[in-house]
Parts: sequence; C-alpha cells; structure tokens
Amino acid sequence: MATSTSTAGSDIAAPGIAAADAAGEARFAELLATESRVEPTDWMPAAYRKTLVRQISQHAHSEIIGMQPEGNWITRAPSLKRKAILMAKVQDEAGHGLYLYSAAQTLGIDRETMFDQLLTGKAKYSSIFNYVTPTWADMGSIGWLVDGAAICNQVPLCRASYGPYGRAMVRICKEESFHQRQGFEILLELMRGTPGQREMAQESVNRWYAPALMMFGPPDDDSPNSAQSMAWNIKRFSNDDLRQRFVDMLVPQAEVLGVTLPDPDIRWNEERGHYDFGDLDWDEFHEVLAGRGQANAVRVANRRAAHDEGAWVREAARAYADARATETEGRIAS
Ligand code: BYC
Repeated sequence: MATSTSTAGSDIAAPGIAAADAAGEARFAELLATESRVEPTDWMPAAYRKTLVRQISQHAHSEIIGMQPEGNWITRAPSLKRKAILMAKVQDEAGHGLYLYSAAQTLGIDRETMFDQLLTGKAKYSSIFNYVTPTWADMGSIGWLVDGAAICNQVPLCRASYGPYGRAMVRICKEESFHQRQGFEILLELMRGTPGQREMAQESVNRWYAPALMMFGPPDDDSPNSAQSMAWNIKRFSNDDLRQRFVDMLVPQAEVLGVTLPDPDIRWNEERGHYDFGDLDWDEFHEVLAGRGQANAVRVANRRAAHDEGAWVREAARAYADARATETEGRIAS
C-alpha cells in the first residue's frame, strides 16, 4: 500500500484529445451544470482525468484484491450451496474489476500500468481487504457490512459525471445488492443456530463493524479530495454523510439479526433524525493505509503470484490477437 498520496494516473497521456481550449472548457462546465455525462472523447481538465484514474483504478484494485478474503473460504464453505454462492460472488468481483479497469482505460491509462501501480504499492486499494477472515461468519460479515458499505458508497456513484464510470456502477450495484443480502442471510442463519454459532456471528460482527465504517474514507475535515470531487459531480455525498447513512441503515438490520453493534455510543438522536455513533480509531486506518494492516503483505504477494502465474494466458491472448490482425490485414490486402 502507498504510504503517501498516490501517484496513480499522474503521468498518463490524453487519448488523442487536444489540450485545453476555450470551447472545450465551456462545454465541460455546461455538462456539469446540466448534470450530463462527460464522455471519453469530450475535453476534460487534466486534473479531472487524473482524479478519475486514481479513484477508478483504486476501485478496480479493491475488487480484485477483495476476492482474496472470501476466496480463502471457497474450499471450506459449509455446504455445496454455500460453496456455489461464494464462488459466484467472488466471480462477480472479478467482473467488477474488469468493468472498472476498462472504464479507467477510456481515460488513457493502460491496464499493465495499473497492475504495475498496484503491485509496486503506488496505488491504493480499500483498507477493508487488509483484515483477515478466520471464521465462516466472516463471509456473512463481509456480505452484510462490507458489501453494505459498498452499496451506500456506490449507489450515488451511478450518477458520477464520467459516463463509463457511472454506467459500470449501475451493474455493479445490482450485483452488490445480492451480495449484501447473501451476507445478511448467512448471519441470520447463524444467529438462529446453536449458541456457538451465535457467538461466532457476534464475534465476527465485532471485528468488521469499525473497519467497514472506515471504508467511507477519512472524516470530511481530513479528506483532501472530497471538495473537488464533489464540485466535479464525481462524489455526490461526503465521506461522513455516507457513513451516517450506513449507520442509520445498519441499526434496524442489526435488530432483525439479533446482533449487537460494538459501539456503546449508538443511540437515536431525535433532533438530528439520525443515530449518533462513537469515534473511530483513525490511527488504525492510517496504519492500514501505510501497509501495516493484518494482511497487506500477503494480499499483494498473492496478487503478484497470480499475475506471474497468468503470464502465459496474457501471452496466448496476445499471440491470438496478433494472428487475427495479420489475417485481417491479409484479407484487406488481397
Ligand atoms: N481505503 O480525500 P479522500 C467492494 C484514501 S470494493 C484505502 O476522502 P476520496 C468489494 C484515498 O484514496 C469497495 N484508501 O479520498 C470488493 C486518498 O488517498 P489518495 C471499493 C482510502 O477518493 C470485493 C486518501 O485516503 N470502493 O466493495 O475523495 C468484495 C484521502 O481520502 C480509503 C471504492 O473504491 C479506504 N477505505 O474518497 C466485497 C469506491 N478511504 O488516493 C466488496 C470508490 C480513503 O489521494 N471510491 N482512502 O492517495 C470512493 O468512493 C472514494 O475514492 C473514497 C475515498 C470514498 C474511497
């Protein structure tokens, strides 16, 4: 993980689009003012492009690294049904990564560069995937809490001003909503089970609750990117606003499950019309971002091994594409 501000996307070339021109700038401002989409061929400020590359590539990396904590349980899922569901979910996450890498590529960065940024620690991925998954109940907590937080964060991103990102998010959110429900259902079944199963579910929720709240990013007064991203209609709500929405959504769901959220400060605030909740340990968040979480090293090492082991697939695909191109050239020439 990067220790400081990421450089992802800082040195990419615009894909054949002229540098700032007055007409382009006016059109860009108009697209934002009218809540329209900015498309890859539209003129856009270099900083807007750079911010999108940073966010979309980090989002893609999160999906791909996020396959690991759950992939860890595929061989140990407690039934054939659970195994099939978990495999489908992890495959969905690979698909999300591919949509997002493709969306980022429309901004002029290539996939190899993004992979390189991930594997060398220049690009970040979500803090949440640096936590370990020692029990089956963690599959429930990831679905309920992690995918639940992802939905809260990502539904507004369906309206992101950059067309390819917003459109990718629509499909991703549909799948995330299934993921969230399957996690809730795993926990519900455990909570209706034996005392040992209930204890396992509660213990897992205790570990995942605070890290899930941190997924929304640092508090607003410590979020350097938020103001500009909101002005560009990329982010639609601040980190703290989304975190609040998430807690408001979780409290009634926790009651249905019968689990206790591990925060003694949670209580309904009539005046605000929201649940109050306690402070989070932001030192822990920064430690994880600095690469010192429970599983940072193993996540990146596994990703690097998978990338190296997949070299023959990339080579074969390239050879096939070259052969097809030569064939097409031959047909055109004849
Ligand atoms: N983890 O100024 P801020 C999933 C960084 S995948 C790590 O608020 P911004 C799933 C931030 O990047 C879910 N880093 O930033 C997959 C920035 O550093 P840089 C992934 C974080 O961008 C598989 C710095 O802190 N979702 O659901 O305005 C299985 C300052 O922050 C985090 C997305 O990626 C973090 N949690 O807002 C199951 C959603 N938070 O880049 C589930 C798309 C902040 O300047 N991304 N940082 O070096 C976003 O919505 C925004 O990028 C964030 C951060 C809200 C995450």
